[in-house]
This record gives sequence, structure tokens and C-alpha cells, in this order.
Amino acid sequence: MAEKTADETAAEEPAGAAPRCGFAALIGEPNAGKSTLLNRMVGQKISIVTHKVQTTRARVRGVAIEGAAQIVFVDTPGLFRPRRRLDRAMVAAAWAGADDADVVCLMIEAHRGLTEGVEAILATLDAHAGDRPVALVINKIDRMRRDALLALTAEMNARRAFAATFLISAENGDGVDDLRRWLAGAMPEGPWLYPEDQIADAPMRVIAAEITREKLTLRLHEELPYQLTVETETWEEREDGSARIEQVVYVGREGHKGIALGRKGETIKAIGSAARADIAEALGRPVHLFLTVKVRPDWERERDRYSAMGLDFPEGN
Ligand SMILES: Nc1nc2c(ncn2[C@@H]2O[C@H](COP(=O)(O)OP(=O)(O)OP(=O)(O)O)[C@@H](O)[C@H]2O)c(=O)[nH]1
Ligand SMILES: [Mg+2]
Repeated sequence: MAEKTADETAAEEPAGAAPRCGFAALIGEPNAGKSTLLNRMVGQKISIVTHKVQTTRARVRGVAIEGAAQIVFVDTPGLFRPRRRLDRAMVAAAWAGADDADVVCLMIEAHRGLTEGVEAILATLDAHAGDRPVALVINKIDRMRRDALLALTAEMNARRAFAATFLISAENGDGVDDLRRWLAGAMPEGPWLYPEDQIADAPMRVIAAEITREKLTLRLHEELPYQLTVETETWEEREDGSARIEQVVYVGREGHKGIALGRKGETIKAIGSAARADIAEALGRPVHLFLTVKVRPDWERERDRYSAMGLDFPEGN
């Protein structure tokens, strides 16, 4: 067969290269900015973000395309020392994300540097990453001076050999294109796993429950956000094109129910209207959202609550 000219090749295959596809796991301490980066990489909000730690509870996949490569980003829960059963399920899910990935991105916060938490992750990382490449992603560089960033890069690379180091701001996008290009080159050759226009693979009822949990986390204080979970119970498509969605917020105690409802139900009303607006935006059509708060003292010990979140149920106490 005659060799093709560059022009002919370009006409057939825009990127002029064989397709690549693989998984890039984003791991790191809680609050490192993993979900913010996932959303930026896919260009839409598919993973919830708050200023509080332990926002993400299960793996969230988002798909980005760079040239001939489809990069399946895997946002994971933050890695920390687990205490509760839910913590253990979250940390197990995070490491499982790294285990399944072609490339692991360890995200750290520029201004916090090599913390005890990062040390703990490094101590376990090799066992999970094996011989697959691990990139160091130093995030939140908008909060740091350049010279301090170079010192941190050197310190981290002295601690462990990283395949590459990136200095980024997931929030404002600095450095993110370089990271995406590098990841594209690191993906194995192979056919794309998702259709070209698909950016997320979680069912809409799960995304809708997550949006409501984000609003609860932003509104409620201290331990309460960690002691609740949200599930979509019913989802009805209406003839006028809108969706009628009923969700349940499970809390552990009667007192928590009172706080979540607020005086005259004002708190839950505000949460519901913020969640409704975001769900409607994600769906691209009107939404009627109904929230019910239920006391369920043992929800953290119920297998069904974990599967609804996309988590494996950890055995033991
Ligand atoms: N200044 C600054 N803030 C950022 C940046 N990236 C993320 N943040 C903020 O950091 C906080 C945590 O971001 P998330 O994306 O939720 O962090 P995460 O790593 O997913 O956290 P967990 O889900 O709890 O593990 C949020 O308030 C973000 O707005 C950044 O580049 N610069
Ligand atoms: Mg997150």
C-alpha cells in the first residue's frame, strides 16, 4: 500500500495519530482541588465542590478529549486517616481509583506543601501505582510566590521520583492545558471508551442527589454535613418537559433534623431552591424538587446507603 501524504492522513484523522484512551486518577488529601480540576478538564460541573474537606464520597468519572486521546479522569474522595465506616469506604474508593488508572496524578496544595497527610499518601502510593507513571500536580499556585513553588517542586521530587511535575491553578486554569496535553500522550493506544459527546457517566439521579448534598454542606455547619446522605427517591418526567424529583435527606438524629429544617423550614427551603436551580441547569430544563428530611440513626451501617452512593460496603465495625 502506498504511503499516505501528511495531508491525506490529516483529512482522515484530524489529530493524525492513532486513538488513545485511558484513565487518569486524581488523588490527594481532602480539599486539594481534585473535583475542581475534574470539572475544569471536562468543561462542566459534574463533581461537587465546597471549601470543606471530604466533600467527594465516591469516584466520579469525567471525560476529556485532547487531540486523538480520550482521557477518562477519575475524581476520588480525599485520602485521610479513616475513623468511621463511611470514611473507610471513601478511602478504599480513592485507592481503588488509583489501582485502576493508567496514570495517577497526586495533587497537593501549593501553600500547604509536604504535609503529614501527603507523607502518609507517599508511604502507600507505590504499592498502588506499581510501575505506572505518577505525576505530581501542585495546585492553587495562585496563592503562592513563584520562588516558593520551585522550592516545593524540588523538595517533592527529592522525596519521590515523579514522572512529571505540573504547577497549576484548577480554579483559574493556569497550567491545566499543559497537564492535559501530557496526560494525552501518556494514555495507552486504543479505541475510545465513550462517545465523543459524553462527558460524565453517573446517572442523573445520582448527580442530582450530589448537587443537593453540596448545598447542604455549604449551608450546615460543623459535623452535620458529614452525618447526612441524600438519595433521589422518585424521578418523574412530566408532559410539559419538566422533571419532578423527590429526594430524601437522611440524618442520624432528631436534633439534626431540626437544624436541617431550620426555623419554620427556612433552611431546607433555601437549600432546596439552590439545589433546584443547579439541577435545572445541569438538565437544561425546569425542575420541581421536593426534599424530605428523615431521621435514620443507623444509615451509616446500611449497605443500601453505600450502594446508592456508588461505594462498596466495608465489613467490620
Ligand atoms: N485558590 C484556589 N482555590 C482552589 C483551587 N482549586 C480548588 N480550590 C478551592 O479549594 C476548595 C476545595 O476544592 P475541591 O475541588 O472540592 O477539593 P477536593 O480535592 O475535591 O476535596 P475533597 O472532595 O474533599 O477531597 C474549594 O473551595 C475550591 O474552590 C485553586 O487552584 N486555587
Ligand atoms: Mg472532591
